Amino acid sequence: MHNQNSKLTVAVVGATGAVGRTILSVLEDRDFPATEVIALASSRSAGSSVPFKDGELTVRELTKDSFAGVDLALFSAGGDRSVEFAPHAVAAGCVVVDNSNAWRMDERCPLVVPEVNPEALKSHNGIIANPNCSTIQMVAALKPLHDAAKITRVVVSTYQAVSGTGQKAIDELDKQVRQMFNMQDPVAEVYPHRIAFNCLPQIDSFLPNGYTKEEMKMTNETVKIMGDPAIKVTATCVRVPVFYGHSEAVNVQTQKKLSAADARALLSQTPGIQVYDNPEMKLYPMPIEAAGEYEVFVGRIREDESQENCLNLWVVSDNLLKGAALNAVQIAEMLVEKDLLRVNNPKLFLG
Ligand code: NAP
Ligand code: 12T
Repeated sequence: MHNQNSKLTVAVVGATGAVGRTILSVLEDRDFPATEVIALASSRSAGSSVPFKDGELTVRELTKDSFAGVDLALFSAGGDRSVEFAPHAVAAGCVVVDNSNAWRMDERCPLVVPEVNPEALKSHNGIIANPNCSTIQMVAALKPLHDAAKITRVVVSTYQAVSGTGQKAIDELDKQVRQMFNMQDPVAEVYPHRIAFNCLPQIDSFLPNGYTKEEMKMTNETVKIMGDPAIKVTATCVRVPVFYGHSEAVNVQTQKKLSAADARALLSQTPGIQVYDNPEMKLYPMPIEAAGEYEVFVGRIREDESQENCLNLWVVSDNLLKGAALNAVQIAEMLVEKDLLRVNNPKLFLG
């Protein structure tokens, strides 16, 4: 157990962004035992302030020297910053929880959802990766089904909120809606096409196989987190004009048969999951209700009548909370609880 009297300095890297601000609010909400919190961002926002607890933190510029005396850094300033600065943080003896795509598939870095693979944290080397938002909420729902009946294949379609892309995308949807109600031409800058009153079957960039990076993150990260290469995942990721909360239609094939009632019972007993599933009452998860909540919500649980041993689920969660900030803070809490805030090989990621 962490000694409550000892110093624990935490840096939030990307503190002015959509994820960084949410991290600050989750640290506050969960009474994270930091003795000092430092806000870091680019030179553009150095000197500005971000709200924290009853006051505010003055933002400092992120540099290689930002991590002297820092015990824990939560990075959400884009993959390029994670590649460049996380190795320097580790070299300074600071443990990094990284929200970007930079380190997720690196064999030296555990990829952790605390409810799914907490044991992976124990052998960390200084950088712990937070999975992609769409992967986190899906594996949270898959884990109890896998433990009970061994998942062999997953077919998922996502309906992802604009907040996943950051503050500029939140502003873009807001602005386009206003422009259209004022008979003006909507301007698309963040996304390749208009997002207002539209759906875009592209999240992140395309790969040579025709899938997007976001789709392949779901395929690859699921196997790493669940620790089972026998789980085959195919994904279609779609951006929808929703501000907060990702939704997913998930088709799951298992080795052993699970009835819808079995799945409902398993999911109902799982910490971090809330089952909202009562068609008669028109009860099912929706992003407008998941926004601002910590849980992963599951509903529309039914047997796939076209195929043996298959279930359909609808999974919704707040992409900035369980999909990013909350999961990262839960990892940080486990590091403190299990006394894992130390770096054994500070030079590992340098050069
Ligand atoms: P955002 O709202 O655009 O915020 C970006 C943040 O990064 C801002 O604080 C920005 O600071 C900072 N930043 C940008 N360039 C920088 C630089 N050169 N040096 C230092 N700081 C810099 O984006 P967001 O939605 O919060 O996402 C941030 C990152 O988190 C993403 O790029 C992604 O890697 C990750 N993310 C992960 C998940 C997930 O699935 N777990 C979900 C969403 C995002 P300024 O204000 O100074 O520009
Ligand atoms: N492109 O963390 O645009 O890899 O919604 C998360 C969200 C990448 C990531 C998005 C993205 C990530 C998005």
